[in-house]
Amino acid sequence: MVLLLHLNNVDEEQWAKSLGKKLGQYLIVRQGDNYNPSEIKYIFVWKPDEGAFDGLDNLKAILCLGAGVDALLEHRSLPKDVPIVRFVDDELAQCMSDYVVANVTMHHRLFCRYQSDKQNKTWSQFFPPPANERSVGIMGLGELGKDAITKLKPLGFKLLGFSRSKKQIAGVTTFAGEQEFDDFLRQSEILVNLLPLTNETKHILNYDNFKKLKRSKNFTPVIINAARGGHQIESDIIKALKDKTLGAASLDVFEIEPLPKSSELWQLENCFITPHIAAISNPQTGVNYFSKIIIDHEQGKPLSNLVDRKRGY
Ligand code: NDP
Ligand code: OXD
Repeated sequence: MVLLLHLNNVDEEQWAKSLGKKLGQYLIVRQGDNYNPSEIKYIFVWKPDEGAFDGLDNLKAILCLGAGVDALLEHRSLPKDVPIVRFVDDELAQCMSDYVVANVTMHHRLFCRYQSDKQNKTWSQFFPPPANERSVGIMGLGELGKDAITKLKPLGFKLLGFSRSKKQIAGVTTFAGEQEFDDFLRQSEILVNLLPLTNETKHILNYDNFKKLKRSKNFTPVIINAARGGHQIESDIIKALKDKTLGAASLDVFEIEPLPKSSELWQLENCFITPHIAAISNPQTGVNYFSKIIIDHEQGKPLSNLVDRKRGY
């Protein structure tokens, strides 16, 4: 069995060393090595180049370093009938939930307002309500959305969830499909996006949808996007942050990454920017995960966490 590593923008050499320790019985090659493409059985990819899959005619599986596969599915020469396994990991989920909890709590406690009061040396006591009076809508109830709910629940927030198929989650009001989307938005004050990027979810974070969010005298709706830049229309976010359709936004992902220096988002006080760091695939847990997938599959077990190409996630 030969495993090919084709990892860009991460330390491929380190992954090769660590995988080598776990998969000693198998041959591991890297991009640039001299190998026979038709002997490659598994390819482990991140941001694959145009020719990444050339000549790989005997692949058993494509292993994707990330949880999101939108870019991979767009690859022009992605082999058609080869199963794709994506990354599902407790630590990845924990990191994403850390990001979500930090941002939800920050907005709930009106840090933006008090930061601006500080600039003006203003002492203005407004007491944020308890968390059980604040509604948080989570878009995407998959691996990451479910974990975020588990971590937000003990904090007391009113939780709402939106997915494609209907879910039953204790203590969460759930909505499914396009027909229930507006009801979900109308009840959400803080909107958290943890959807995969697909044809259906592209540009879901747009001005029309921002206008539907729940607003009150003391709270202007907030969005938190930790999924993909393709979910958002940045010109709409800028407009909404300026005209107070949105009180604030926390963005970890952008239409173009790195976010261009010319973007107005950098200038807006009520826009919190992080450089796509909400949750990163951890090499330790990743090596355990992907080596187990390969060993199990070589022993005849089925692949897990497969991507459904038709759904796009
Ligand atoms: P999952 O595939 O486990 O979950 C996806 C969820 O979205 C499911 O609940 C699914 O519904 C729902 N969904 C999909 N399409 C629609 C739709 N059209 N309408 C409503 N709901 C929909 O994904 P993960 O939770 O593992 O990851 C989510 C995304 O997070 C990734 O795709 C990636 O883009 C992003 N990510 C970002 C990171 C970062 O650092 N910023 C790090 C890791 C991931 P159903 O349950 O019915 O199928
Ligand atoms: C992912 C990411 O999809 O890091 O895993 O964005």
